[in-house]
Amino acid sequence: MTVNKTRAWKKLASHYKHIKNVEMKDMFDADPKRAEKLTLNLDNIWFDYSKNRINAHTLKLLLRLAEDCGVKDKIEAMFSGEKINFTENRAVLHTALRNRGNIPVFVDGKNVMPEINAVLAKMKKFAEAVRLGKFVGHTGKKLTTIVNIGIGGSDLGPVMVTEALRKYWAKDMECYFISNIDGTACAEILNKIDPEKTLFIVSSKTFTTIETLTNAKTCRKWLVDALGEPAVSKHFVAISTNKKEVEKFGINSENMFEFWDFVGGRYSVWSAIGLSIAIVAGMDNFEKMLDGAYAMDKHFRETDFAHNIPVIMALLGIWYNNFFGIKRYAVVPYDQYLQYFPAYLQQLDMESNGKFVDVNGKVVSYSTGPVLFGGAGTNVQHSFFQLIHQGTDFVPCDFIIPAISHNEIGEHHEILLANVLAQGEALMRGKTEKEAAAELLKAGKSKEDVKKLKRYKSFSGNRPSNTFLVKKVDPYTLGELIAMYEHKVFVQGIIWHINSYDQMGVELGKQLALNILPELSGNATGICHDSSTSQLISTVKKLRK
Ligand code: G6Q
Repeated sequence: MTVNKTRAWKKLASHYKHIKNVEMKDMFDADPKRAEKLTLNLDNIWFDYSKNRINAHTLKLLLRLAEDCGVKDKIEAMFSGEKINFTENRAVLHTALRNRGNIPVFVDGKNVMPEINAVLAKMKKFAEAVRLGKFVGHTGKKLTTIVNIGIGGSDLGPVMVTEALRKYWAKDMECYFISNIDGTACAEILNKIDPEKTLFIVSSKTFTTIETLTNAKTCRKWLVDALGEPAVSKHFVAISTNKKEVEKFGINSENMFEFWDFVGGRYSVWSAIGLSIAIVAGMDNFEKMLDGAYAMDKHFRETDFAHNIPVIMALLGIWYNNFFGIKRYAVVPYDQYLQYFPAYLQQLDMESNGKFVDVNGKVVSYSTGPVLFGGAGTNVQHSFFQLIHQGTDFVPCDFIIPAISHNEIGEHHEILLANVLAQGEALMRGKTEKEAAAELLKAGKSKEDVKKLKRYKSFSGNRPSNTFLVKKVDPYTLGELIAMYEHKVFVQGIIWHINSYDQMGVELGKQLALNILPELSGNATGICHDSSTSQLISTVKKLRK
């Protein structure tokens, strides 16, 4: 039975008709304990979901939906290594990478933990050797510039986490990322670094991705031109599942860090793909991040759904997406170091749940993954928040707030905190025309102006937001936050009956470009395109002559 035919779904649909007209501010006024009742806590994370358009009955029905969809069994299936990524016949075991309890996890009858632990030990040894200047460059200089070459899942995690943990970096280290095939990405970084002090980490699960291999070849040539061929073994390491291709590229297997098919690209930051993090921020901090993720895994696996943070997050997302018809969602961390977190989550969420075919091969008759966007506050208050406050539809928001900043300077952090708390409150309460008029009068506007302006200055309110208050964004908390969103995405995928772990859409992009490339660079002709594509190809060729 498809999810929208279940009893719980139908009950939610009829309950929606009642609740859509209920104001959150009235529910707050009626129940002084609303915030207390609708807040969950794990370690140093407080998840306040009281500013949502829900009451106790909504929650009851949403929790029933989770039960009816077999969420509990699916969670167990994932953790225990069942091949839930059925289109690729793979287990989904990013959780095994941070299985700090070291409980055996079996794939095809083999415990994967010894291999995982061996790679972690190899990472630790290597990261420490680089940091201590024991593994040095070809000319004997310490390697203090780390350049990760990768794209998508082999880039976004390291980019986001290294930035989030910038405060933990070794003082003499710098770290760059080359992902885009645009030559500018390579050129701008190669222009400012010193080959004698640079370590390139080529990160690619498949080791066949054209962007990464092209960038890696360019960087290899740059290094060989400067230091000669023998320097490669001291300046290049690879992270991949594909030993054969790594060796073909010219990196020997001693300098290769392995990961496995049961780790999806966008879930791979916990694997050796995190090597750049371990080098610049230290393996101890990388391990603390794994510890945090493990704590969230245990919470997710062991806590009843009514108190389970990722499950409640997922259900709220379903509530807005499928009953209110709101197909977008914003994540706004009020922490400059988390500036890339929304971009990271964008891939995690949209690549996992942007699917229109269900697990039975049928086209779904309800909407699945929403569009996720975001950016760091307060900056985004001065850009897209206009639409969030006064656009025609609401946009559910996640606000992430650290109580303590890594840089407590003067009043900066209090001002930042005041801003985010005010946003949540304003979105929830809104401002009536009457209130707007009173404000305008107080500001000395004429009666005529008040009449003219009060509607423009009013806010409908009743716009939902979640608040994640954390003590401080340290490596442990960061690990918890990432794992929390991973599990949210997973639960939504279960309810929507889709496979959250393949990415056929991304693969289409990889294929299509390969078809057009020979036409652009050589004389290949005769390939049939639509008239727009053909015209664009011939104009590009003319312009590049
Ligand atoms: C992630 C996707 C995708 C992938 C990149 C890079 O889940 O599969 O973003 O990470 O396409 O792939 P490689 O790591 O194989 O180069």
